[in-house]
Amino acid sequence: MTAFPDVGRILFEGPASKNLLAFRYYDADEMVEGAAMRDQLRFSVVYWHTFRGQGADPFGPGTALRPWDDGSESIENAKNRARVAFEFIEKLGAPFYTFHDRDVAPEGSSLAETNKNLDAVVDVLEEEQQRTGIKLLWGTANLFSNPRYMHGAATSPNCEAFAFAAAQVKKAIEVTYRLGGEGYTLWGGREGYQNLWNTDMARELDHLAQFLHMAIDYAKEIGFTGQFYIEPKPKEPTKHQYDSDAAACLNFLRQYDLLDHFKLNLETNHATLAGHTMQHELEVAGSTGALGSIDANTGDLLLGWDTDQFPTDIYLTTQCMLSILKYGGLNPGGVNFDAKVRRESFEPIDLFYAHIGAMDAFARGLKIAADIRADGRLQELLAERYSSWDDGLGAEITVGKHDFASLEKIMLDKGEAEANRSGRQEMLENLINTYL
Ligand code: XLS
Ligand code: NI
Ligand code: NI
Repeated sequence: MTAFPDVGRILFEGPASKNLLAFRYYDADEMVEGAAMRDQLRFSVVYWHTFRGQGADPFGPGTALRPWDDGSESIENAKNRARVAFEFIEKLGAPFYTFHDRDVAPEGSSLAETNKNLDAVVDVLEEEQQRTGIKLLWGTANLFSNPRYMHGAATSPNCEAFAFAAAQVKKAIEVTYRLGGEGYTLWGGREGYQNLWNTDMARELDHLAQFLHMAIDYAKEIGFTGQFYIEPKPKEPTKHQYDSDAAACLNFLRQYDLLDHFKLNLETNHATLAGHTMQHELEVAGSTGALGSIDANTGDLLLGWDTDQFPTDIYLTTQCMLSILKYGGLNPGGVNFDAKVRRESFEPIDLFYAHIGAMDAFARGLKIAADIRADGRLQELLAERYSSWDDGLGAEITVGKHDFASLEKIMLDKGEAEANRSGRQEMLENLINTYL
C-alpha cells in the first residue's frame, strides 16, 4: 500500500533542475562548514500539521483531501496514518519528526485507556523508525485541546487539571524515551491569561515552575537524558502567554532555577507575533547559551495571527542560519517545520511541495550564511564598530578600572567625546545582498 503512488524519493538535482519535486539546493551529503547539510540542518517534519491538519479555519471546516484517512478516531486509522507519515518523511528524506501525544493516538474514555491507545500506536512508530532510520527530534504533550485545560494546564486554578497534565507529561516523556527522542518540548499551550481580574499571576507562575521541575525530576528518574525545551509564544490561544518571548522565558527559567535544564525552541511566527524578528530571538537565546532548536515557519505580513506558513524567504533563512552557525549549530535540536499548507492547497502532493521548498530555502540560507562567514567582511565591520573597546579607555572600563568619578575626570579634561562613526546600515544591507 502506498499513499503517494505518484511520488518517489525526492532527489537533489541541483539549481538548474526544472523539476519542482526535486531539491535544487538541499544536498544532504554536501559539506558546509565541516559538516554535511543533513547534520547542519537536521530537518524535521511535524505530525500535527502535516498528518492531522485538515485546513479548518474560524470561517470554515477542513478542506484537505487525505485519501488514506477514514476520518475516524479508531486505533486502526491512527496506525495506518502513522505508516503513511513514515512513507512521506522517508520519501522526503527528512531525518527527524516530532509529535504530540494526541496527534498520533485517539483519547479514550479514561486516562488508562488513553495511555493504552498511545502505546498501541507507539508500537507502530517504533517499528517505522526502525524500518526507515527516521528519528524522533522531540516529543511533546497536547495540554491545550481537551476542555479540561480551558483555564490552562500547569497554571490552571483547578489543581486536578494540573495533576492530569502531570500524568500526561509523565507518559509523554516515557514514550519519547522509548522512541529514543533527542528532546522534549513544552510549549505554553493555554498557560497564560485572558483577564487579570480572575488571575493570580504569581501563583500560576509558581505552579508552572513546579510543573517543569517535576518534568525534569521524572526524566532524571527514568534515565531520559534528552534536551528539554520551552517554546516562546506571546499570544494565541490566550491574550497573554506567560512564555511570551525568548527574554521572558529566560527570565522565568532563571528566576525558578531552571536555566540549566532548558533551552529554547524558537518559532519564527511566534517571534513576529511578539513584535520581534526571528533573528532577534535567535540572538537573545544564542547569546545566553540557550539556543536549542527552531520551529521553522513564517507568518504573513498582512495577517496578524499565527499562520504557520512554510518558510520560503531566502533573506529570512539566511538570517536564521547566520545566527545558528554563530552559536555553534542546533544539535541536538533541529529545523522543525511547524508549518501547515494553506487551506486552498488541499491535495496530498502539496505536502511535498511545501516541505521541499522550505528545505531548499534553508539549504540556501545555510550556504549563503557560510559564504558570508567565509568572506569575513561582515564580522570585520562589526569588530571595527566596537574597536574603541579593544584597548585604551574602553579596555580599562571593561576590566573594571573605572568608576563615574574617574570617567568624569577624563571627560572634563577632554571636554567632548571622540567623534562617532557612521553605522553604515545601508552599506551593510547592500553587502548582504551581494551574497544572495
Ligand atoms: C503552537 C506551537 C506548537 C508547539 C508544539 O503555536 O507552535 O505547535 O510547537 O506544541
Ligand atoms: Ni511550534
Ligand atoms: Ni506556531
